[in-house]
Amino acid sequence: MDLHVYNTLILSDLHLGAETSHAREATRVLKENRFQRLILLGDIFADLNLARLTKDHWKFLGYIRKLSNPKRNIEVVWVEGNHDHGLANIMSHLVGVRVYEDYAWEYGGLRNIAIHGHQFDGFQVNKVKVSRWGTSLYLRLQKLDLKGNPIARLIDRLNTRWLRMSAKVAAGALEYGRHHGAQRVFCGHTHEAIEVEQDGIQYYNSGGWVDSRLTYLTVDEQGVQIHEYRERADDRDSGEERGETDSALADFADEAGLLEDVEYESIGR
Ligand SMILES: [Mn+2]
Repeated sequence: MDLHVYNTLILSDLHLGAETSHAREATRVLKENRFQRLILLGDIFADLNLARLTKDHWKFLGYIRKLSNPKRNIEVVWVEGNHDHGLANIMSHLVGVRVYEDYAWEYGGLRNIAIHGHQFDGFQVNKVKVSRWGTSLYLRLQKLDLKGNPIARLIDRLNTRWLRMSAKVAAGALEYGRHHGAQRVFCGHTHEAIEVEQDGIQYYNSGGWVDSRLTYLTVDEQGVQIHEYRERADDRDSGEERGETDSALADFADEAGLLEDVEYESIGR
C-alpha cells in the first residue's frame, strides 16, 4: 500500500444504481490511498431509485460512512451533481457527509473550486428529463458494443456530443474559476478525464466510473494528477447479484451503525 498522503482525492460520476457502475473498483481506490480530504464530485448516484443499488454499491456507501467518522480526521465532501440532486440531502444523513453545490478550499497558496459541471452544460440544465433519459440510453447502448451496425453509429454520434459537451464544460469552468478568483477548477459530469490550462487557471475533469476508463484525481504538493484505475484479475468475479439488496442493505446499516437510527425503517423498503 502506498503510504503517501494526498491533500485531496476527487472522484465523480460513479452512477450507483446503474449496471455499468464500477463501485467495487472505486471502493478499492479509496481503501488503497491515503488522503486528508475526499471530494465526491457529483453523480455518485444514477437516479433516485435506491432499489437498484447492488451489494457492491451499498458497500461503497458503507465505506464512505466509515471514512466520514470524525475519528478518522478526513474531510469528506459531497458536491451535488445533476443526477444526485435532491438525493444528496438524504445521503448526507445516511452516510454522514456534508453536501455542497460547489466547494472551495485553499491549498499550497492556491484557491481550488470543485463543482460538478452540469451548470456549464446549458442543454442539461434546461432539459433535465431529456438529458437524464439520454444518459441512461447512452450507458445502456455502450454495453452492447456492436460494430458496423446502426446502433454503433448512433453511439459514435452520442460520443461526439459527449466530446462537445466536454469542451463546453471546460470553457464554462475556466470562466467560473476566473470569476471566483480560483487558480484551479475541478469538474466531473462529462465522464472524460482531462486537464486544460488557460490564462493561469487550471481545469481538471475527474472523468467517471461507468465507462471503460476509470479515473480519479489527486492533489498534493506536486500538483494535480489524473490516475487511471487498472483492472485486476479478481475484479470481474464479484459474485454480486441484484436481489441480494436486502441483505446488502442490512450489512450496510449494520456496519454504519444505522440499525439504531429510526430512519432505517423508511429507507429502501
Ligand atoms: Mn452529471
